[in-house]
Amino acid sequence: AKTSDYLALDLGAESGRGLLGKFDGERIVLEEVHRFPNGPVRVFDTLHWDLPRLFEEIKVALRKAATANPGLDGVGVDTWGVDFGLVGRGDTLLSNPVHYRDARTDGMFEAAFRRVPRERIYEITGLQFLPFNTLYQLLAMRLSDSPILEMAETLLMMPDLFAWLLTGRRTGERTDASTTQLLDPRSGTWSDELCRDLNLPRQILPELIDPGTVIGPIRRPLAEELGIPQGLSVLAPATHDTASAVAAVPVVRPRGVVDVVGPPDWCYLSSGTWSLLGVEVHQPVITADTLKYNFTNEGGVVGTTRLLKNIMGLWLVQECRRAWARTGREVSYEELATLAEAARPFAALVDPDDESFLSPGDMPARLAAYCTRTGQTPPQDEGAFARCALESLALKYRWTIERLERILGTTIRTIHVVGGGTRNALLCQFTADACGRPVHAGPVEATAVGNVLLQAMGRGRIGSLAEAREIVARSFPVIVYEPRNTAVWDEAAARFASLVPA
Ligand code: LFR
Repeated sequence: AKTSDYLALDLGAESGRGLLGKFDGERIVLEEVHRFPNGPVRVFDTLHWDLPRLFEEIKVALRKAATANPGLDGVGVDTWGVDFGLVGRGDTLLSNPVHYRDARTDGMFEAAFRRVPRERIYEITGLQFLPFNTLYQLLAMRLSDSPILEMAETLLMMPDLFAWLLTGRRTGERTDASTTQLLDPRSGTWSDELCRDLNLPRQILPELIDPGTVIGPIRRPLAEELGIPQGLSVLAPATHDTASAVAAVPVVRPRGVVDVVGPPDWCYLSSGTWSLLGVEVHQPVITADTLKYNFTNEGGVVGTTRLLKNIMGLWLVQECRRAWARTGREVSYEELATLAEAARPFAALVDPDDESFLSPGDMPARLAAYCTRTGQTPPQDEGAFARCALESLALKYRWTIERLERILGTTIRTIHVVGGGTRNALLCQFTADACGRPVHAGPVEATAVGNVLLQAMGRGRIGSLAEAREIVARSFPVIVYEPRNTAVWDEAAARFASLVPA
């Protein structure tokens, strides 16, 4: 049978990839066509993304995919959230986008809360307070009198920016727009009130579109440059990578069971540079407790809400490896896993979300400083650092699930781990052990799978989210990790709780 084929362009903070998804009505087969590194570039004192480089890599993926597969039914781009580019008169790109880990947002919480109380920002947006949210990046530009903010006609979030470069059309896809902290999730519109009170240019915020929307054909000159067929369509997947990943969680409900009554008994953990842990709900949950524990309400697909929390994730380990590499010690992930497994359990624990870990730099030194500050002996070698990071992540997952259960009055029975972090078997096992719940791990490329699913839904090939998830369950293997040693983890959890600010 003829398959429908889609190119998913999935850009993460560490790497990007182009994956071809072939859908035969029953299953999806993924084929990697291109993979490339990504990372920050410091220019003067500012961390940027290398947009021209990334666009060039996207072109390579596009050329390869469209050459091998002239009948491609769509192309969709997803990326990390919050970052954006500004477009001026005559389709002028006004600068390279700034990286969310840049220091320009230092002090912006205070600056924002002087103008609009923290509680009011949360009431309007339901979004967790992360210092790098688009809101604080724009406020930093405003307060430093940015010349390009004055010139901007349109703000385009990263995936929308690539869609614009491909098609010439300026759009704002909703799931990624929801990461800005400028969107009201109840009305589904940009917040006029926040823009006004923070003196941010409301008029540059783009028109919003839903995941699955056809944005337009690849620009003629670009198709010619690449030697690919004219008329190939760019579709918006769930352009926020986490939204695509959540759409691809292989949870299967018994036939006839409709999920709208009551909160779910499963949670997802999208595991990569970040760990995004949460549940899918049908309405935003904006309460005193979600504010207190800093849960976010981001936009999901088909009108769902992603009630979740950002946890620092494998960034802790990635950044350790970079620090070791700088001193000439290259440690592979496999080696590190072996060393971590052999290291002493629970020797030192950290709150992964301590703000000192957010920016790039010497991670081992910062982990060690945290341990000293909290009266613990710092890790002494690579294995001990990795063990400390992985155990601490698993314990933060437990902490988060416990709070989610309390907020929703539900019991979470299963943890679905998706994304690159599923390759880390030790972390998967720690997660099952720490949380006392089975972990279902897979698919690895959940984000690209979700990207393909949303394109296929946009093309009318898949009718519902439930159907989409059944397709994922049929298409990709899932590894189950059962909880072990739960008593020692209970003890560790008590110790850990004292480290997390109340
Ligand atoms: C994951 C992610 C998170 C977002 C962070 C920064 O890749 O998109 O959801 O909070 O990156 O944008």
